[in-house]
Amino acid sequence: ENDTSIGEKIEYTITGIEPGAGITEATDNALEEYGNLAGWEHDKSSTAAMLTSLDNAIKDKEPIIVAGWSPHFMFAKWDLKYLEDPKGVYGKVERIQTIARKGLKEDKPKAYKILDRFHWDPADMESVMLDAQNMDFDEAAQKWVDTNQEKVKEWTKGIESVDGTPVELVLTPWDTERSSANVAKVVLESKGFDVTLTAVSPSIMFKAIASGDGDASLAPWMPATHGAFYEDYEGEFEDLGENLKGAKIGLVVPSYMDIESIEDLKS
Ligand code: PBE
Repeated sequence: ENDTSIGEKIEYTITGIEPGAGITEATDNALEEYGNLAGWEHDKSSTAAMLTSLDNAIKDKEPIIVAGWSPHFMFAKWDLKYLEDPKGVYGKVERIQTIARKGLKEDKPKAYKILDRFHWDPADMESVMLDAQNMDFDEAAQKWVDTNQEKVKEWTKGIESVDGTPVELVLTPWDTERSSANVAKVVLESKGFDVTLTAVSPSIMFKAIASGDGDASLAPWMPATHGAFYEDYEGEFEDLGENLKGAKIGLVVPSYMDIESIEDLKS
């Protein structure tokens, strides 16, 4: 019984998330890059299903390997660790960036300026994500804006109000991006903009900004998570730089598991 490998115990399966996520592509790459992981399966369903599987495994103290990322409440809720990734398939530190459609700066300079100034820390994003466990994202965002007026004022300084100018923000359907998009919406609306939020998969998000269907997005994770999508549309959108530093993606396991590195999955 003790000789059973972790692979055997979890039926050589990694519990992933949505097929269109950047981390899903990275995990497919990891299975290739780490040589003899070829026999492993990557279960792609949804973030909700992954979290349920993780919760169930931890309740039973069973082994499990999931596609995980931070900021995320999973690290506050459970005792987890990232597996080391010596080949760097998941990158090291990720940043979240803001991109805008070409022409936004000229068409809606005030909205552009607020979006360009928008930046915050993982702890800010986490506080919205945590509150949003018990209330809607728009309420959690409003609460963060109310309690962080100093930061918000830096973004809106010197900007006069407009009268209902529409702004189309495109996001991806994860809590990290629901948080940033809803905060941006509250801040822009405080200056009179009329903001619409549309959640799509990462590749559609880049496509929407490149084609001009959307005005801007605070959702790209770089350089590893969405690097391939970014390259596909490079030159067709404007990069406004990072809005958050210190994000991360990788393979995550409960701390009680006796494994430290993706390399260890080989045996
Ligand atoms: N995530 C959260 C997304 C981006 C934000 C890491 C799950 C992804 O993999 O595309």
